[in-house]
Amino acid sequence: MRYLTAGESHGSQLTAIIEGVPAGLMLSIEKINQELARRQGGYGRGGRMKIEQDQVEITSGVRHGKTLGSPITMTVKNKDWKNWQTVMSISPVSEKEASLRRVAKPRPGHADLVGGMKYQHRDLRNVLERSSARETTMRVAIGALAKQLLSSLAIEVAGHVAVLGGIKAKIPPKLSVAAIKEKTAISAVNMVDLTVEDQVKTLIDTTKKVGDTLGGIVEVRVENVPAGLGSYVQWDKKLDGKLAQAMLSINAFKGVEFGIGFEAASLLGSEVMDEIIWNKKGYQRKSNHLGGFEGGMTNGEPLIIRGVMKPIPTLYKPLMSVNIDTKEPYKASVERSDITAVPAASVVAEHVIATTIAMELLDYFPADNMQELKKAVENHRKMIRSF
Ligand code: EPS
Repeated sequence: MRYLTAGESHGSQLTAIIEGVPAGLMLSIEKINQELARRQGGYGRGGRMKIEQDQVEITSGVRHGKTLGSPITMTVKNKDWKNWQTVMSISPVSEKEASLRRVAKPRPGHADLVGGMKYQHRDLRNVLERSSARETTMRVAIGALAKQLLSSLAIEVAGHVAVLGGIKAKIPPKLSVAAIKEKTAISAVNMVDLTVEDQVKTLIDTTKKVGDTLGGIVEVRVENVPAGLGSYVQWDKKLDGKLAQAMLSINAFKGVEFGIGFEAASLLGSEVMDEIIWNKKGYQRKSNHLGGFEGGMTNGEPLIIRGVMKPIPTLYKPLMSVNIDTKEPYKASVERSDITAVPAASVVAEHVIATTIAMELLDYFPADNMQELKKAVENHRKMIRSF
């Protein structure tokens, strides 16, 4: 399975083409739309989310509710486009019109300046339109399809916010995917610890008042992934490496860890490794400090993957930068931004992880139809259990 996304933040629409999905997967558009709505939510979002109500349209690869095995095209319309038709016009416009909403003042921490230098765009809007996190809409749409494929193999995925603006959610050590879904469904900030919710909301409110933004840490858990996905035999076959890349491909993400992650640096080896036991279900681990990975392979324990998101760089509070026309210093300022998008990013993370696992499964068990895939996964599970 492979995919591409396309689309500008204020262009007419976002598009994804996904190839390699086996035929015969029952695909619920309603479920995709529910995930898109989850991504749009979260306390601390800005004005744009009041305009958009993301709804997917599928224009190929699906018939009568089932995948055909042919490329699947998904689109989501940008409602805001009606306000940007001249600025984002595909056809040439007058010089005066072309200068409307021109961006000449790069925001520190954004792709603006380097993107401009690299692609030789004197209007930095040409950079920000594609580097915008609006693109994550399609990653969620693709991931929502991937989650339906994984679900049919009894593999479940959920994401939540572990830390927002320095406030940590208390996370039970054996937090299940079902518990994450249940708890976050009633949380305005996608946290499993409802006791800190008010504190987080107050922090978002006070941060908004001073024109600043907040980052955080998101966590994704995946249950029932068969042991043995990924491999130790070559650097680019390690699945934890692929998942790290997927996590870091989300806008504003700066780091990844598995299980206890960076905490392992200050513990002894005997405190970190997960002891092996055997029972009727096969091999198990007494703990899951390593987050379900050994030697770049899944070991059958739940996957625990965390990613850190920097605070959004579009700030109301001025930071120093340089005007690319005059080369004069100036104080950056903007009209519209999110205060935090960490709750949304936890939904995005859940979906990019689901997509990467689905891609890995389809690499490992190549299949043209769902029956073939289910059988191959079932056989693999039997083989692992009887080792
Ligand atoms: C974004 C800036 C804001 C966010 C946007 C990402 O958009 P605008 O510039 O239109 O106010 O709302 O996020 C989305 C549109 C979205 O769907 O998540 C940015 O610069 O990255």
